[in-house]
This record gives sequence, C-alpha cells and structure tokens, in this order.
Amino acid sequence: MSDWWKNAIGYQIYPRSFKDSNGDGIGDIKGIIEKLPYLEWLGVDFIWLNPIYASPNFDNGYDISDFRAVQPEFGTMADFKELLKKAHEKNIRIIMDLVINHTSNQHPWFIEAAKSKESPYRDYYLWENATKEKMPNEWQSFFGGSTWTYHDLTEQAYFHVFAPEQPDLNWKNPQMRAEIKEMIQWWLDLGIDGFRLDAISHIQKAPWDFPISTNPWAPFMNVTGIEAYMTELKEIFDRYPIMTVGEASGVSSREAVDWTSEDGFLNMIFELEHNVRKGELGSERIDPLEMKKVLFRWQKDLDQKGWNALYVENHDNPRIVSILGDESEKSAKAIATMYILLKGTPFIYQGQEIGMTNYSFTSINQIDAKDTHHYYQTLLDQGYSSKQALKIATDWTRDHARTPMQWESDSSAGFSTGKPWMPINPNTKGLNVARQKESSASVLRYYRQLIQLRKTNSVFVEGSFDELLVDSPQVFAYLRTEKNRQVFVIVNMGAEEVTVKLPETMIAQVWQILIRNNESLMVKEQMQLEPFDAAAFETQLIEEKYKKEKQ
Ligand code: TEU
Ligand code: CA
Repeated sequence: MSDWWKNAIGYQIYPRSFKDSNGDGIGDIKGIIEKLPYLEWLGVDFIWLNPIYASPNFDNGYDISDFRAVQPEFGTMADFKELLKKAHEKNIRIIMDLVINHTSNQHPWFIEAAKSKESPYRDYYLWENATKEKMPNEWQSFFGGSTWTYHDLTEQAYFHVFAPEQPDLNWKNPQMRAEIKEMIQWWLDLGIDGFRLDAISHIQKAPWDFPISTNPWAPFMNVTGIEAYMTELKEIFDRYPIMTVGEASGVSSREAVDWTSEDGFLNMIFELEHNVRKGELGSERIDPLEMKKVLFRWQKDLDQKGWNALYVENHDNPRIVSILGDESEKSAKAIATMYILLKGTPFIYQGQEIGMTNYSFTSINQIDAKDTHHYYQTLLDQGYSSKQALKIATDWTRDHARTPMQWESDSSAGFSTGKPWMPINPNTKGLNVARQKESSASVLRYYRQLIQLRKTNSVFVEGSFDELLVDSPQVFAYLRTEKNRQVFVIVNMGAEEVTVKLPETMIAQVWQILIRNNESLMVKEQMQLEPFDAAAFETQLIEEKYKKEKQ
C-alpha cells in the first residue's frame, strides 16, 4: 500500500540522547539497534531519525558536512545498514532527516565557495556585496543576529536563516539542485522509507529589498516560487513507496492543502503554530484553549483534503507534561489521548511515552543549544541578573528534550556507562522504562494501549472529525465518525474540575469504553470531569441516523 503511513505511528529518535552502546556518553546507532525490541513491543511502525550525517556539531547534525557519510560518533555506514535491516525485519520503517535548506560551513561546497568569487561553487550559496558595517539588509535570523555574515577574504556577505555556521543553499542554482536530488535518490536507493524535511518552508527567499513589517521571518517563510522546487522534489519522492513529512513553519492550515493533498508536494507537514505560549517570561505555559483552536482548525481545514502530522513533542521543544500538563502520570495520559486519536499520523518523541519532564538547569554551562546561549547573552546585555537570565533563557530551551532517555532507575538512567553528554534528570529514579513496563497503570502501558487501539480501528484513519464543546476553554472533545461507527474523545486539559453538558443525541446512544485514565468516566448528559480526566468511547450508529447527520 503506497499510503501505509496513514495507518502508522511514528517514533522520533534523537540519536545523541537515546542509547549509548560504547560508553563515550553519546547515544549511537548500535544503541538504537539494541532498543529495537522495545520499539516493537511499544507497537510503533516507523522511526524518524534526527540527523546522523557527518557534522561539526554546531547544531548537532543540522549542520551537515557530508550528506553521504555517517557521523563517526554515531557509528559507521555498516551500522546504519544493519539498523535498517534489523528494523525492517521487525516491520519498523526508517525515515531520515533531510536538511537541504543549508549545509555546514565545513561542507566542501562552502569551503570551495568561500575561496573566491570565481569558485564554481560560489553560486551554491547566497552572496551579496556588503561592508563590515553595512549588511545587504536588516533581516534577522532564527538563532538571533543578522541573517548575513561578512566574509573578509572575498569582501561579500553570505546569507543564513539559522547560525553563521549554517549557510543557506541557493535553490535558484539548477546545478546545486541536481546534486541535492542525486543525494536524495542515493539514500532512497539504499532502501530507507522516507524523509522528514527540515526547515523546508525556508528554501525560497523574497527579494533582498522585501520590507519587513510585523513578522521578521516573513521573507523566508513559504515564499512564492517555492512550489517549483517542491514539485521537483515530489517527482523523485513519487517514484518510491515512501512517506514524506515537512517541517513547514509559516504554511497556513489553508495552504497546507496544497502541500498535503493527494497530489500535494509531501504526504504531510508539521505545523508549528500550536505551541501557543502564555504567562510570565521565564514561566510560560501552553494555553489549552489556544492550542485547541489551532489543532482543531488544522483538523477541519485538512479533513478530506489533506493529511496532518500529529505531535506534541520534538527535539526543539520542552517536555509537554511540563508545559501543558502538571508533570503527573495522569496528565501525560490525558495529553496522549487528546492528540493520538485525532486524524493524521501521530509521532511520539523519545521519552514522551513515559512522561519525561523538563530538567531544572542550574547553570548555563549545562546548556548545549546555541540559540539558548545567544538568548542568555542578550538578556544579560539587557541588564537581567545571571539568575534571571538563566531562568528565562532555559524556560523553553530545546535542551529539555535532549537529556538522556530514561531506561533504568540508576543514576546513569541505563543510558550510558560513561559520562553522558547532557545531564540526566534525577527523576529517572522513579520515572523510567523498566519500572513502567512492569506497572499496568503506567504512562508507558497507556501509550501502548492507545497505539494498539489506533491501529486496530479504521475509524481513526478514515473517520471524519467533528468538534464538540467548542466554547470550553479547557475541555478538548471531538467525534470521529466512519460509516456506522463513531468514537467520542473527551479530555479535561485543565487542573480544575469541570462539568460539561453533552448533546442529547449522544446520550441516547450506547457507548462502550475504549480507553480511560479514570475508572469512573462514563458518557452522561452532565459529565463531571476531574483534572486531566481523559477517555474515548465507541458507539454503533444505525444507518438512518448516520445519513441524517451527514445531510
Ligand atoms: O528547526 C527549524 C525551525 O524551528 C524553524 O524552521 C522554525 O521555522 C523557526 O524556528 C520559526 O519558529 C529545524 C530543526 O528542527 C532544528 O533542530 C534545527 O536547529 C533547525 O531546523 C536548523 O536546521
Ligand atoms: Ca556512543
């Protein structure tokens, strides 16, 4: 089946922090191979591997110096092939990160390009006349500071939407595109099962004199002209039975139809809108209502027209139970119920399935992420004390997601026999895979149950989506309907008790419980929900009624 990914559940692995097999403190490919039986037990269908390519590690693999080589600290190409083979034996597919908006400044193309204006590789990147004092324009990069870096030798500046160590490729150059496409085919011919396309909505840039008004990043967010490049990529992807998911910030839910419909550029995209932060600087949280509005709008706008990629965590964001839940097991289960049963392909980020929490950073030296260091420095420059700056800069740092995976209760978390590259959360003592595997009431077991449920019930793939209790600021409720079958999902995402009134038509139905995190939950006209209560129920609709509802 070419659209196998519709019925699949993905598991995201950040290799550096997953499992270290040789005691150097850095997770690696052999470590992933060791844990394949665990992933099989959990029931996931594919792995998305964060970059494992050769990289000087300025941005942990998102700065690639050789697209066709494996980062030595992760292992060898032979290790990768073994991983692919062993995963396939377990019916687990592997999709790779594809970072083609930029390369490392240590990539041979850039090294050559920087040698002279006449270099055949010069035009693989974006260069403009500039002086040390005056850059070509005022655009700001995602990681802070100008999008331009002045280059003394050739007296021009080059362009980068991320760090200066990550120069952007010039997609207008057909020769550059041809080399990228060859590289893509090379990986596909190796037998991988697809790609997650990094920062793909940024590959096209507006003219350099584009005036910035409100959104500082507008000149490189899904800019007109990108369609041509995406179509070229699609032509390759279409030749393989793979899945593709784009990280497409700035693509609206309406525009996402062009990206994810049957003849769209990709199979699905990650939206970056739903992490709506609210609260005081330094202790921001996700606002449940705002998040609900975004998620449900994407459900509606893509229903029957496109396909969603569903996620609540990844390697760039804090742990969801710390910013939306209350770090309890119950809230972890509530969040899982809320998003895994939506329409789309769900992704689970390593550690999310046991409810891993944020880390309390006590020093900026514990931080690896360059953007956090930059932010910390900016705050100090603005006059914040180092204590305040640390609190604010680490509140939402991506490094919360990068502390090692908690396998066991010992102080090394069963991650490594050496000194881990990132601190281990001390709560591994009670919060770990080994312990949760043994307990039938654990977050892990709940995730496993949800995964089974989703995979054995076509209503979750095919069923339409209808929102309920629209006005509730904290209750996420929806129906998934397929022919004569209907599922009702209800989650109280608030820390307060609440009573909701369900439509009469629903009360007349007989509902069977599919999953719940509180044994007393039943479908009733007045449903009383305790904090983080979550459940899903199923009912059979008689044909007549179904037809009437659809009219
Ligand atoms: O992140 C990219 C990313 O977050 C931006 O594309 C986003 O649009 C922007 O921050 C607006 O909010 C990806 C990777 O996930 C990340 O780890 C890398 O550091 C980054 O690309 C650079 O490759
Ligand atoms: Ca290692």
